[in-house]
Amino acid sequence: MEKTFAIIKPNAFADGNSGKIIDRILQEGFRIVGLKKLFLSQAEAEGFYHVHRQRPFFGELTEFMASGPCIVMVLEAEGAIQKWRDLMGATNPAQAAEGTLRRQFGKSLGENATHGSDAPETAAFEIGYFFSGLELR
Ligand code: FUP
Repeated sequence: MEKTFAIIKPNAFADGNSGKIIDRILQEGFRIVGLKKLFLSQAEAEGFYHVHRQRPFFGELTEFMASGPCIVMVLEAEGAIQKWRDLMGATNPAQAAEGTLRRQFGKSLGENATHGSDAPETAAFEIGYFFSGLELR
């Protein structure tokens, strides 16, 4: 079994779509190993997205992530990393396939409703950024 890290981003949380997204996660067969609601500070958002710190959209991205509450989760399934990215769809909701979460709940490239780790190393970093081992049993 593989674990991945997921966020219900501030736009989806503010729109009242957290329940629908969690329902879909369970329907698709993930086990929710960890889950909590957070309101990230600017510094916490910058630490999480540090790999993007040189990119032109870094300020906008981190300000959005610190603009309201979000839900962070650890999801477990066979091939969880790819399975969750498939369920989210393309980064830009306008290009995401019908039936994906970003297509259904995303507003724009930045406010794209959900986040998911893109590789085992990033999943390990992202899970550890938000959860202690004791919270993941
Ligand atoms: P993803 O792995 O699908 O989350 O996408 P990326 O790692 O490429 O991008 C990280 C986040 O930055 C995405 F949620 C969307 C956002 N982003 C922008 O806001 N503007 C851009 O031009 C590219 C990405």
